[in-house]
Amino acid sequence: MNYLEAKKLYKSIGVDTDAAIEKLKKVAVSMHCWQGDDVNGFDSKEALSGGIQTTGNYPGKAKTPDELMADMDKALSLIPGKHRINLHASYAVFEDGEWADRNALLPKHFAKWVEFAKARGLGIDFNPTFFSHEKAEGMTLASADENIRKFWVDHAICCIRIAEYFAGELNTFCTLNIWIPDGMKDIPADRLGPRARLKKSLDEIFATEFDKDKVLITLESKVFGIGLESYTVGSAEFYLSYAAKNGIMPLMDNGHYHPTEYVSDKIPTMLLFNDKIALHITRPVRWDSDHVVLLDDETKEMAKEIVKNDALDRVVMALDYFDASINRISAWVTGMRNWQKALLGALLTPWKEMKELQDSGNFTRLMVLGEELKTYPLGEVWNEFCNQCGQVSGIEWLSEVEEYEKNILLKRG
Ligand code: RNT
Ligand code: ZN
Repeated sequence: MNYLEAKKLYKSIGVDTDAAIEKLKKVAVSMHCWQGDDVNGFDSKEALSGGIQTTGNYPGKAKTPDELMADMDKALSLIPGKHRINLHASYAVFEDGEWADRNALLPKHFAKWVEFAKARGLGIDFNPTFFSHEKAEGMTLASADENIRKFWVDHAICCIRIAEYFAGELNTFCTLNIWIPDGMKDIPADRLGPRARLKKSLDEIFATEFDKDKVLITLESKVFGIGLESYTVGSAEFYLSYAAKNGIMPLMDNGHYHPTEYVSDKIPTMLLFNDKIALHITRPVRWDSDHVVLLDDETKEMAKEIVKNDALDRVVMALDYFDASINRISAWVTGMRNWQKALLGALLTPWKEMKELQDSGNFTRLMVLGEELKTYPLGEVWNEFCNQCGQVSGIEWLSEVEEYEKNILLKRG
């Protein structure tokens, strides 16, 4: 089957494939820099902490800003469409032996990233880094130690200034996502105290003036982390309540819920109560393992909830995973392409008709149509989308990654 035949088939069920392709071209997804170096960053020699973990020892990981930028470039060159990049504060680029602690980071420490993004027409999203630091051995924004708590409040405020700098330089908004690892391995004596301190820290951070159209702050909740199994200060209820009360955007990471909970089911609710919401798209395997995003059922289901509710411009989408056991560039490309494929599948679905079938109680036709669609020629439309974006479809891109691995990655010391 070719594209024209596929187009005809979709047309017979009321779906316009050309319109779907045009819509997908406009979707920018934020590609996370931290897949490229196993969440190491450049600002300290501290091991990764915060209850998150990379596993694997695949050769060729980026160890310098130049290497990371080259690898991201390679990945972006193999992903159809125009996207954004997502940085952590720990990826500051210090020059001439200079170094600044997290509470003293300045826009100039990210000038290299702005240069990189400008040259490629990319937007930048940003994250304060509340882990992999000596002052993050216990709690951070919820710390009972005033000096430590203050240190991290100052860090967040530095990051707001840097986010403003990104937005100003690149002429597009900057999402600033706050995630803290604060929690406890064992049963807490006091669950309220740390949450009250987190609330106070957030109030202090948000007392800073900033342009809310340019810097979109998001709050990311979690259920537990490794070594922090019994208690998480920034739970779902905590951030949902804080976000709702203060007009801040909530962020859902689909690895941050109990395994029988689905973010796809949460998306429509959140759309009812928020102008905009944000996502970290990942793949949890039994825990928040951050495997590469596949074209699996829940990924497709999340994409459907965005598309069928006409919310492509109300959901800020970022990838968040880190697999160190495979070629890291292939991890980026696979995840980005899969999320786009999931969106395309959702765009090729006759939602109006299917919603009507649900409302009129015709569950038989609804089920059969849904099942038939599973074998419709999504691949042909995907190939056409890739062609129109000047990209190869299929796995031809992998040969380029393999070449790059042989010539560049394996030669790294
Ligand atoms: C951790 C959160 C968080 C991090 C990144 C590195 O569980 O998902 O978003 O993965 O900030
Ligand atoms: Zn996340």
